Amino acid sequence: MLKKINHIGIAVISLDEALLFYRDNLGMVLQGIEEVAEQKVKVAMLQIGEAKIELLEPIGPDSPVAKFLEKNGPGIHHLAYEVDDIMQAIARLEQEGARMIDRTPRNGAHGTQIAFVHPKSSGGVLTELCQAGH
Ligand code: CMX
Repeated sequence: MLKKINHIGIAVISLDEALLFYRDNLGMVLQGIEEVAEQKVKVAMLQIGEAKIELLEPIGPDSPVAKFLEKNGPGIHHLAYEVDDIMQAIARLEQEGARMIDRTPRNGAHGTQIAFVHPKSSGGVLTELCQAGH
């Protein structure tokens, strides 16, 4: 069902500040910066091999990422697995008894379709299914 790790989401207070480390110190290639307004985040994608690092900066105090930062401080926010067919992957997980936050996909960054598994079903790790955009 899962093809590979698509990206690791990291919550940051400021993209500009975080890029000093990921792009400038580590030398990762910045693919682009995009606002996912629906989810109140600004996202920077950096390529690393086949996977990506996704830096997440909250847009406004009511962003879920702002709440995460308040509670935990900056750090790893979620792990995203790539799937070919997100509807099939959601159905399979539900059949297996996992609890989904999203039973229908929503729009992610760069034209992807995404769905989150509830952290209660994944040992506290926020887990995302991600289908590439066409
Ligand atoms: N890690 C672990 N647990 C988390 C978590 C995280 N990053 N984020 C939320 N949770 C927990 C909450 O504490 C809560 O636990 P309890 O039920 O025990 O209180 C539970 O998950 C549900 O969280 P919630 O905020 O109450 O539920 P919502 O349905 O309102 O939102 C979620 C859930 C994960 C979608 C939201 O918190 C979030 O993080 N949204 C932003 C997602 C994001 O990163 N979007 C950018 C996507 C770009 C892309 O990847 O393409």
